[in-house]
Amino acid sequence: MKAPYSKIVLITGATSGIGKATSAKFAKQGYNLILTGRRLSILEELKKKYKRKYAIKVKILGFDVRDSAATKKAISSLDSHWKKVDILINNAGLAKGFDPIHKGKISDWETMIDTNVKGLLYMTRLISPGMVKRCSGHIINICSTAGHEVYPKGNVYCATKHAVDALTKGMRLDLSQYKIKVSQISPGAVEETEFALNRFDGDTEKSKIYEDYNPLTSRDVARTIYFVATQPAHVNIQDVLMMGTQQASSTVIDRSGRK
Ligand code: NDP
Ligand code: 8X3
Repeated sequence: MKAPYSKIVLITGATSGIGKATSAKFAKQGYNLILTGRRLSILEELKKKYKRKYAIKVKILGFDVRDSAATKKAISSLDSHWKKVDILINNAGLAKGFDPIHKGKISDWETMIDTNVKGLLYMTRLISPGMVKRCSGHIINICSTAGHEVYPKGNVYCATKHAVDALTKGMRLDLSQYKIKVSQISPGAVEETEFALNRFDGDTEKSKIYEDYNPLTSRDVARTIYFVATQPAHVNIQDVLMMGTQQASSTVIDRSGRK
């Protein structure tokens, strides 16, 4: 099915995991895409693939969301047509480290705070004024179960996702009067991502955390984001808290095998 008209969807962190799966879902439905991330070569491959397969328009922007000036420069490079973003998906984010608070690495904390909180804010500050001017738009923040509950050794990652939860609520309070929807998706563990590999600094053994149960897949989350983004104009889904069936909470997971 084609989108009713060529809406523009901007996805941060489209090179991998949830962002990449979401880009595939929207591309298939005929939306025009602005895909961002630091790995430009992956973005180039996706652009080529989607343009060929779905005849949509795709812009790619390689930049680091932690760098406010680089983020501003990238968004400023869009022409007036592409600046009219209909749906902003603030997805870029990560966990770094899994340590008790007294052993945490300051550099890990800074990376998480700068990416998950400040990067999301930079993007929102650049894109939301156009939405306000047009009295239309939808911002979808990728939060986490970690934005709703705190687990041992999750300290700073959970704090950044609690900040995302507060920002989603704050953005909605400020923007609903302009007919702008603000939503968030809060998934539990999600495979088909580089999340665990990043958290454990590329340690492939430690990153094997999904082998004894079925977590969500990146496509499950992409499908949910698409559902949230395609509700009628008068409906705004504020938050979707979702986990794999074998996961009851951040700490209660049935690890008796994949079912
Ligand atoms: P991935 O590591 O697979 O993807 C993360 C994406 O974020 C990549 O595309 C990466 O692109 C981008 N990114 C990271 N840092 C930066 C940066 N400094 N500047 C620009 N882009 C950046 O992980 P997920 O798909 O799992 O993560 C996506 C979101 O989902 C995150 O916000 C995460 O916290 C959240 N989440 C993940 C869950 C999980 O279990 N996997 C569960 C709940 C929420 P590049 O490296 O090319 O820059
Ligand atoms: C990712 C889910 O449980 O690793 O946000 O924090 S968890």
